Amino acid sequence: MKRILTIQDISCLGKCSLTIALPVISALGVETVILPTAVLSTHTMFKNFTVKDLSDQIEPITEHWLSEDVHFDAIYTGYLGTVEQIDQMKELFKKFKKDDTLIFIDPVMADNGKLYPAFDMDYVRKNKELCGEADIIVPNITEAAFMTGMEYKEEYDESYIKDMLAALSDFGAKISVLTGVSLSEGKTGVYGYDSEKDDYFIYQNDRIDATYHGTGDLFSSTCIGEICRGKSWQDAMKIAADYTAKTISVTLENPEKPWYGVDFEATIPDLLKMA
Ligand code: PXL
Repeated sequence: MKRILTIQDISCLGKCSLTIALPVISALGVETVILPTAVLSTHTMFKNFTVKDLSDQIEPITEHWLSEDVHFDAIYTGYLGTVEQIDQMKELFKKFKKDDTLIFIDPVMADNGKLYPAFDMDYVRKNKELCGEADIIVPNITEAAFMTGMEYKEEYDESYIKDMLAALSDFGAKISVLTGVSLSEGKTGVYGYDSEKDDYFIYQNDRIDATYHGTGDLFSSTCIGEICRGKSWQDAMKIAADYTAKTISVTLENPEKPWYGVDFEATIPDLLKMA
C-alpha cells in the first residue's frame, strides 16, 4: 500500500485540513500518516478560535520515524501555522525525501484576493521558498498573485494565467497548477504546466456560484491520493476537480448544511466511482 505523509493543522470543528485529508486519502486506499502542526478549536473563519501550536513536536516525532526507517511515497503539506514551521518543513523534506518521494505543496494562505487572518508577507515569501522544493504546487490565483507579485485579477484572459504559471515555475517546482481558473462564463477549473515537458493542461467544469471552506483541501487530498494510486497528474486533477464540484453541488442541496464546510462525507461513494 502506498503511504502519504500529510502535514497540516487539526481544526477540530470545521471540515478542512486534516479532517478532510485523512478520510479522503484513506478512502482512496492509501495509508495516511499525519503530522499535525497545530490544534485549533475551529478553522479561522469562526470567531474566537483557540490555537495550540505543535511546532515543538515536529522534531521528536520525525526523529522517532527516522529511527523506524519509514518511507513515504508522497509528502503533502497544506495549512502551516508559522514562518518557523515552513523552515521545519525544509528539514523534514531533507530527512524523508527519497528519489521516489513526491513532494506536493498546497501553499494554503489566501483566497478571494485576501490573506487568511493569521498570515503576512513574510509568510508569503517563506511559502514561495518552500514551493521551490516541490514536485507539484497547487496554489489558487490569490496565493499565486501574492507569491509572484503579480496583480490579483478577478477577470483575466489566458495570457494572464500563462504568465502566472511561468512565474510560478521559476520558483523551481516541476509542475505548477493554478486552481479556481475561470476562462469562460459559467466555467471554472484548473490550469497546469509541466515545466520539464513544456506541456499545459486545462480542465474546466461548470462553475457553481458558492464558495465553501475546505474545498481546496478536498481538491488537494483527492489529487495526491489519486497520484499515489497511479493516476497521471492530469487525470488526478480532473478527478479532483469533478469530485470537488460534485461535493459542492450536493452540499447546496442539503437544507441542513453547515455554513462552515462541505458534505464530502456524502460524496465519498461518488469519488470511489470516479477513481
Ligand atoms: O482550508 C484551509 C484552512 C486550513 N486550516 C485552517 C484554516 C483554513 C482556511 O482558513 O483556517 C486553520
